[in-house]
Amino acid sequence: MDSKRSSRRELLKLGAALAGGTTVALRGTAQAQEHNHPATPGSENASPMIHGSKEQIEYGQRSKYVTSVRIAHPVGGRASPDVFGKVFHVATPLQDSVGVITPSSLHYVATTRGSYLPDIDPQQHTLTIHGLVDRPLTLTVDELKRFPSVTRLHFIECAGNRHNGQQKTVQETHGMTSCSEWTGVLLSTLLKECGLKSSAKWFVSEGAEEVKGASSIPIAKGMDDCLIAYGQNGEPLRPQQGFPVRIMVPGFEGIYHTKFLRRIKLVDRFYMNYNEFGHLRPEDKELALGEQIGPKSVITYPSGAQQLPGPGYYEISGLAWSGGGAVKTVEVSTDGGKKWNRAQLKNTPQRMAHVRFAYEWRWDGTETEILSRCTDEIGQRQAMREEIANWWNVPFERNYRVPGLDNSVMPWKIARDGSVTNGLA
Ligand SMILES: Nc1nc2c(c(=O)[nH]1)N[C@H]1C(S)=C(S)[C@@H](COP(=O)(O)O)O[C@H]1N2
Ligand SMILES: [Mo]
Repeated sequence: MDSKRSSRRELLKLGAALAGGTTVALRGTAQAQEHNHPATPGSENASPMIHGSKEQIEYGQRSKYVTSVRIAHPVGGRASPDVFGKVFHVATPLQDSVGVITPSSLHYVATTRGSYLPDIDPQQHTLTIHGLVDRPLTLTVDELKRFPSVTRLHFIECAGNRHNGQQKTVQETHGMTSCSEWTGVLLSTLLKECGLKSSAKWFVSEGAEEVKGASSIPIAKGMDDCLIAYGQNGEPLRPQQGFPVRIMVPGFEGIYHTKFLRRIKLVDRFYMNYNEFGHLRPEDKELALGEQIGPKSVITYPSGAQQLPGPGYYEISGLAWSGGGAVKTVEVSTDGGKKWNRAQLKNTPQRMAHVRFAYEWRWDGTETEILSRCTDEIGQRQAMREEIANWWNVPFERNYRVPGLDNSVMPWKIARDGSVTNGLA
């Protein structure tokens, strides 16, 4: 009991110190806590009881007071609906996120073919591996699950996850990335089973839709860390994430992570598929399809459309990730990029996974801009837009568009009234 009391005292002291005496961050004083048994507002007796429904008991639901949802997202500067007249790019509400796991129901969704999902019976579904192998293999989902499995945290990010001055919230600027715990079989395990021929240099992964959702991937990546996933956050994949099987190509742009995976063909060269073709449109004036995602980070609190109640202590919090491996460090600036401070990492960084970072900040109530930048384990550092323009040797202007996947630093502006807005606007 004593240790409980003293740790509470410590917390209150910390609250007072962090608030710098200007604002009382926590209610009550240490002394009052020590001598009375204070009434706890909102205690269990004060709240009405919910009668658990069948659904509540069997699968669970979140509190009706938690209302965070996905929203439709304008992709790659071209708003949905897509060329087929269908809308199905939805973004994760990163502004409400805590930790690094995206709840499966809130994982972003991108399909290149509109809002239809194949309704696949896992008992009927098979995955075939063929082409330049000694022994082609066709596996049912149950057979796939008999192979040795791995469980890994990985993010996915759509190449259309671009930020510009028109977007208001972090859901709009960065919501096309999510992070889950994926379970499945390493592709290398299956390729060893098949006997890979030395002439195999690439593989094509194909989904079970009308338009195949195929991508060409280098064999070195396939042997390194590609994962044939059937599990997501402790249960089978959600249909929107590719039930019953998808391929994870860790750190590569989202489009390579073929959902509803039914075929992997080992080939001797790069194959031009629908995915590649669709990203080579002449009006894009650039090759929009890349592979490995660069180091990237974004502050999720405080972020666009949020409101700071007043000067005082804040824990700036955000997410960082890189296709180049694990996040090494994150830096935060609270003065528009003049000074960079080392942020704290809240979880152990893993390869190609989101990391939660934080920086303790005392806002003095003046107008400023807050930013974050990430460095990964292979030494790549996330760049400012100005630096990227400079690298491409083009003049930097206000609405400069980063070529390919945009991993530039995101600024949030804090006004004197505590309102937070897009620093690119
Ligand atoms: N079969 C299939 N796989 C697909 C797609 C698709 O439309 N069909 N979309 C791709 C794109 S563009 C992205 S960004 C990721 C998104 O994965 P998610 O919807 O699970 O977030 O899946 C990829 N895999
Ligand atoms: Mo995508």
